[in-house]
Amino acid sequence: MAELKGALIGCGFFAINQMHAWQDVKGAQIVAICDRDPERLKLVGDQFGIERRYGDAAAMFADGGFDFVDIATTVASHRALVEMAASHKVPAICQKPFAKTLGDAKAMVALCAQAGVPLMVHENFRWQTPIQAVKTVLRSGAIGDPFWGRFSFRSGFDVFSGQPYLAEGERFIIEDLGIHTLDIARFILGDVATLTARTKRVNPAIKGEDVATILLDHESGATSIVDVSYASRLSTEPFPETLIELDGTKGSIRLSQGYRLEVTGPDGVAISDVSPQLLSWASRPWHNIQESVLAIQQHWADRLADGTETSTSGADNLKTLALVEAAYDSAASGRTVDIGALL
Ligand code: NAD
Ligand code: 89V
Repeated sequence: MAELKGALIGCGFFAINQMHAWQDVKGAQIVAICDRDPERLKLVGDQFGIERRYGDAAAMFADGGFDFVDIATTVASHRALVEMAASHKVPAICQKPFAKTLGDAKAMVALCAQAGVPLMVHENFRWQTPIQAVKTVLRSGAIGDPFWGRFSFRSGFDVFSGQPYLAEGERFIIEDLGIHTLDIARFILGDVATLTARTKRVNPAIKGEDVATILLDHESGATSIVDVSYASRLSTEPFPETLIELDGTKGSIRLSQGYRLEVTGPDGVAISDVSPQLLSWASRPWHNIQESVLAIQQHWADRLADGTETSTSGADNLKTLALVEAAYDSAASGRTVDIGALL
């Protein structure tokens, strides 16, 4: 089978991981890149040996010669770039947050569906090795039916030095990081019926909220808590680990700091190490995220080749984005939000 050719738009901070991962993906390669910042374009083009370089996405689409586009820009440009891809019938991956509003996201999904163009959101956290390990145990039935969960990401890591825009937006932790944690909660315990949230800003140097506590009522009847913080000073910095607690009718799962997985079931306790691999181009502590970038991009190449739907399709991501919107609405109003009414 011929190798899929891809084009990447947005050669910023995170795209470096995506470019490294594309070099390891079987069945796909990047043949063109685009960034409106000439310095970033040169840096990434030279580092990864890409000759076809564009300062303007419209010019790149007009030239064509690629089977998919990987949109790695920040959210402000996502709608226009996904629309451009749909109008050229080019399958698209789009970074999270998929869109500025749920209304924009619905329009982007509808347009790609009308054009018959596959669309995946680069929602990579559910692809992390430890998260996949939790899902595998749950699927095995080892703890019975889960009735309660906690998905927790608490850190004091300085994310602002690498991504300065995170300090500038009215919205911060739910939109940037909680979006991943909410997606993990959906991936593990299923879709959500209602949501209640509370937020705080602890760091006076940023504009948005850096702490959120969110209560989810899942359609299955399970209840879970998603708690996220970038204002937690801990003796051992856990960034970027998501910690999980699940209680089921026959046992429990605990994914704790240091990638330690403990499963308590009817036959006793099993403890395992579910650490991610340190890929050749990865660096700690980011290696967990970096490995998941390779996993999601390989998934995209495989699904594009066999013509089936991706795990984090645009349509699937609407349900995660609805939780983000609902969390901000609930924190502002103090009320519980009905998720079905948003979708
Ligand atoms: P960044 O600002 O470092 O990079 C974005 C790049 O896109 C810049 O070089 C900018 O010049 C370019 N760009 C913006 N609009 C453009 C356009 N219309 N045409 C061409 N180039 C354009 O941002 P970043 O930190 O790399 O984040 C990019 C996206 O990745 C964000 O949406 C962020 O939330 C997401 N992200 C995801 C993860 C993850 O684990 N999934 C981690 C970090 C960041
Ligand atoms: O994954 C992300 O979206 C990143 C970070 C882990 C720093 O929150 O922005």
